[in-house]
Amino acid sequence: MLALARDMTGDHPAFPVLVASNDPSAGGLAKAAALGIPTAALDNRAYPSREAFEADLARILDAANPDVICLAGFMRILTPGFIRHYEGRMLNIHPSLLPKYPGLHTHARALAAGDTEAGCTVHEVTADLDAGPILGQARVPVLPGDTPDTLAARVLIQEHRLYPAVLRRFATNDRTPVLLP
Ligand code: NHR
Repeated sequence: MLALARDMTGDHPAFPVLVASNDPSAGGLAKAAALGIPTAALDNRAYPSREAFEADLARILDAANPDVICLAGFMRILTPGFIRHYEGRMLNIHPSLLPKYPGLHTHARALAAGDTEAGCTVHEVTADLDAGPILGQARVPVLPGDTPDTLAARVLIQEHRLYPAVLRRFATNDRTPVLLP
């Protein structure tokens, strides 16, 4: 999130209108506020259902009138109704080389499979979990002695390069995938 926010200066085709989190204690909220970006927190645990949470989330998002929504570490599966409302303008970054390892625990699964490379993928969010059109990928080597944590740290560095590069392109309506080594 911060990598995206910090990139949106100067000649960037987009600007941040809102940073929102389902966790009121998320550190990113204060960091975004320090950059002068409006923030919102709505605690999903305070809602009786996914649908009730999403209804409030959609109200908050729509009030900010975004052209593009970027998920970053957002861990709540979104229902098809919510997705439809934002279809074609919601992105996510996922810590694997999709279509490999959708869902959770991606680094542990890559290591267990004996993969020699790993990475991250930016994709359009569709109702199918981590299966929307791919907008960019970055690759890293898996090194001897890697643990899920050391691999995650190496991939995270690439996440912070890839997502801003994809958003720059997407914000000009260009969906050609960004491929980083
Ligand atoms: N929602 C839809 N409909 N489609 C996608 O592609 C989505 C999505 C919501 C989040 C991010 C994804 C990731 O990159 C994302 C993509 C959470 C889960 C999950 O199982 C899976 C994938 C992603 C995020 N969430 C559990 C749930 O019941 C909770 C897990 C937890 O809290 O640890 O929501 O990783």
